[in-house]
Amino acid sequence: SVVRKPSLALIGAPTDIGAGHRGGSMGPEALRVAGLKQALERLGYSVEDRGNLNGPVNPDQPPVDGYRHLPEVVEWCTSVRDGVRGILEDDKFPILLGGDHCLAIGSLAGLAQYCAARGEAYSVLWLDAHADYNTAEVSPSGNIHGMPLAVATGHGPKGLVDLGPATPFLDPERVVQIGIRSVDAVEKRLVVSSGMEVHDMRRIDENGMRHTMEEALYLLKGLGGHVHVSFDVDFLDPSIAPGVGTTVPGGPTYREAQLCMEMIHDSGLMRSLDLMELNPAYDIRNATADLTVDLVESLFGQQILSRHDAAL
Ligand code: 4U7
Ligand code: MN
Ligand code: MN
Ligand code: MN
Repeated sequence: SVVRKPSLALIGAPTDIGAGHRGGSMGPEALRVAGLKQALERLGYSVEDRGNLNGPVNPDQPPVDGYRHLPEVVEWCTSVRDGVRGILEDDKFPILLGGDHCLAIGSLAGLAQYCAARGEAYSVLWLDAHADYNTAEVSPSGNIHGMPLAVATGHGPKGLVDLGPATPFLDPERVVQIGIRSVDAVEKRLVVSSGMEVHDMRRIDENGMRHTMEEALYLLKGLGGHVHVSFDVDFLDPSIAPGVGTTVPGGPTYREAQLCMEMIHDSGLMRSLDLMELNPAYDIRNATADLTVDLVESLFGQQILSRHDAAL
C-alpha cells in the first residue's frame, strides 16, 4: 500500500467501575491472551503495549444522586484521558483496551485535547447495541457506561463534562452510531433531539450493512478531521459474542460485522480506537476476545484476498 502504516500503541484500563455487572476489568488481559498485539504485527504494524493504567478498585456501591461510583469514574477517566493523549502526542495510534464504556469519556477527552491544541476537529463512529446517551435524571440504572456520549456532548456531572479542553468536548453532529437496538424510554427523546446520526438495527435490516456503512463513512469523510472508532463488543449479536455484560438480541452477524470493519479500514479515516465492554466472566473459552481480535484484523486491513481496488 502507498499509505504509511501508523505505529500502534495499546493501553489497558482494567476496570468495570461504570458497569452494572462485574468482570469487564478482565477485558484488557483477555484481549492480550487472544493475541491482539501479534495479530497486528502479522499485518505489518509496529505495536507497543504500554501496559495497564491504574485506578481505584470497584467499591460495588449503589448509585448516589443518580450516579454509581462517580468519583472513581472521574479518576479512571482522567488517567485514560492522559494516557490516550500521551500516545497521540507521541505520533502513535492509540488502541484503548477496556474496561467498561464509561472510559470512552476519557479517550474522547484526550483526543479532544490533542485536536484542540492543533486546531483540528474530530468525529466519532460508535458501534454499540446501546445509544449510551443517558443522564442521571433519566438513567434506569445510574451506571455511567450508559452515559458517555451524553457526557462528552455536555450533559453530565461536573468532574466528567469538564475533562476535555472545553465543555462540551464533542459535537453531537459529529457522532455516527451503528447497530443500536436498545434505547431506554426517556433516552430515546434525548437521542432523537441530539443531532447524532443513528443507524439503528432496523436500518441495517432494511438497507443492509454495505449501504449503511457507505452512508456513515460518506458523512464522516465530508465532516473532515480525525475519526475515532469506539467499539462496544455488545454491538455484535450475542450468538457470536456472549462475553459481554449487557447482551441484546438482534445484532450484526459475523459477516455483517466483518464487512463493517473492512469498510472502515478501506475508508482510511480511522485514527484511534476503543475496544470496550468485553467481559471474560461471561465468555466461553475466550471466544468473544478471539472474535474481537478477528474483527480488529479486518479493521486494520486484513482481507480475504488482496484487493487492488481498495479505496486507499
Ligand atoms: B454500554 C442501559 F438501562 N441503557 O443506561 C443503562 F439498558 O456501554 C444500558 O452500551 C447501558 O454497554 C449499556 O444502564 C452501556 C440499560
Ligand atoms: Mn453497549
Ligand atoms: Mn456502550
Ligand atoms: Mn455493556
